[in-house]
Amino acid sequence: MGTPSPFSTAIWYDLMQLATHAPIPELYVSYDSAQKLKREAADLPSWDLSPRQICDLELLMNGGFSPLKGFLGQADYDSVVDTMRLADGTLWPMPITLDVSDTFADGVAPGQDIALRDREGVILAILSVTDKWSPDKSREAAAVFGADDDAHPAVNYLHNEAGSVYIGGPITGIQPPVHYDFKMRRDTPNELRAYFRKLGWRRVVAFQTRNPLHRAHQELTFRAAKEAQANLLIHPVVGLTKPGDVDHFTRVRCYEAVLDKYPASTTTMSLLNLAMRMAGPREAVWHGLIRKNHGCTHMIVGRDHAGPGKNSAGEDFYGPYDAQELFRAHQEEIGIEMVDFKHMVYVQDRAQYEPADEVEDGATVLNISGTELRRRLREGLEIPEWFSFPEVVAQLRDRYPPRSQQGFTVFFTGLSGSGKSTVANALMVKLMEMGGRPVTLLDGDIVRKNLSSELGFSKEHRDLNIRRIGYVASEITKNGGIAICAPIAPYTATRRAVREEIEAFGAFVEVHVATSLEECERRDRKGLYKLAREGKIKEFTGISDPYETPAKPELSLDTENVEVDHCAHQVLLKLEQMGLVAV
Ligand code: PPS
Repeated sequence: MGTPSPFSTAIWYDLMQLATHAPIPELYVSYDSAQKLKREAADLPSWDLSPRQICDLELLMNGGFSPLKGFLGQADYDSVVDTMRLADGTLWPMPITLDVSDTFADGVAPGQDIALRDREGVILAILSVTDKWSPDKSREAAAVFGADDDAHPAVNYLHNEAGSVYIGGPITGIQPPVHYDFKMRRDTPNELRAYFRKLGWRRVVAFQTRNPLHRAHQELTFRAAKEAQANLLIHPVVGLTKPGDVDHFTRVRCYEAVLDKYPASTTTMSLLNLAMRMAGPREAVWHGLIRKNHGCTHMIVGRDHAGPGKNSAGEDFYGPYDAQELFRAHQEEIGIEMVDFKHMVYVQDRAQYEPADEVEDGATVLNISGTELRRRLREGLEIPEWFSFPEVVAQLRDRYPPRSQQGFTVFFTGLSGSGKSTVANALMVKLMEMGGRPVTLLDGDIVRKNLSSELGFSKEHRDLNIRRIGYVASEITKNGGIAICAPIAPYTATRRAVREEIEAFGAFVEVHVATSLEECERRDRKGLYKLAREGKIKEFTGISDPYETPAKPELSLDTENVEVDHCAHQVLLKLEQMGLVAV
């Protein structure tokens, strides 16, 4: 619970302003020391950071995660998971941990230094290892994200992406991660503090966002700033957001267009390289601490702040106002005041936006939901002026042309001998006959002859194989082509990872070729089932290795007693129904 403030509100504000304007401690060493450390680091074990870890490290080093001085050690981790506080009692709701593989963990021990590098091998920091442990991830999921359910993006990350060992210890910062995009829009906490100080902005309300802004957002942020008698900081997340979100390049171009709509010199925008966890209430408190570190005095918290969507039972993970409640309970300790998000609606008769609770009875209220907006973009339909700004709509249309002009991936999955390749080949020919987009077939057998020729059939190798296929398919999709994949792809989590990668660029159509094991074995076209039964082929899918049946494929094909041509046609009809082709 929040500690009651010993100060009157007025004094509290003055202290808050002093605190938000003074520089915040960073973890970087001087230029000369950094050069020396870089040379010495050549002999240290190196960890290549994942995209999420790079985001975390940047905010650790520049003070965005102050008071953290490094990746959490075990005592702090346990305490954060259980109580939302560091071991010394300081409020900190999110475990900021460095997860590594077993193999890497085996080679390091507490007392040792390790070099943290970006994807190109550039050294960013040294971690002095104090702790190494294997976390109970289910416990972490339940306590931090509210449920051990893979439908939650961060729980999925925890179980299916993160390494199994955590390494903790203080960080010595050498250099920030390099960004080549929107350099002028990126600020460290101290740069923002200095900017506010220079402009005399004593009260600043932050707006956290991971979505494009439309007129309703502009209205609500403007009102929030007026209400708080504060200047406004649009503070969008450009690190990692929810899978499926609009990419940050498009969003930043949209934000720049909206920025012009505010009265001059009231509002600024800065990009935050945060890796969100979509942890709802805990995330809201975390966002508050981060905004405090960036020199803000207020933050807008809305309905379902940082919500992860539905759980695997189809229900919301958190109540719509849980985030506001938790924030309110801790707001004095966070040191930043919450401004409730007003749900703004467009009142047609008055041709303006108004808070939903102030609208007169009987007035005609218009709204376009996120789903409806995506549908209109997909189908090239009108997006009215009252809903968004023409410049924003133009950016979105540019990024999301109608589906019939976008790339997409058809991903067949099923047992060996189920008929994946045969149907995939027939589909390829039909799509080529229709023309319009280049078509590439990534068949299981063919991929294994070239792209994955060195791989076997262990879980690790199968995953690598599917991820390679996914990577190539995502590039094809991104560039407007059609990728048809036809591997066994036996694991749900890997198929999901590929889906997320591809859906960033276009549709992912999962087709389960649902031929039963009995039928595949009866056909046994390549004689592999016989060999597998005799134990001459190990780890054979369906016989001595698992196949996890897709729970919700876009299409399930029954191939028994059905012509190949008909199966391929069923896929085409599905593609037409999804607006991807015109049959
Ligand atoms: S996976 O699991 O997705 O990586 O498999 P995939 O790349 O599709 O490769 C499947 C083809 O390899 C042959 N083969 C095996 N399949 C399954 N298990 C074992 N142990 C195995 N060994 C060889 C088999 O011919 C598969 O081809 P398809 O076209 O599926 O019949």
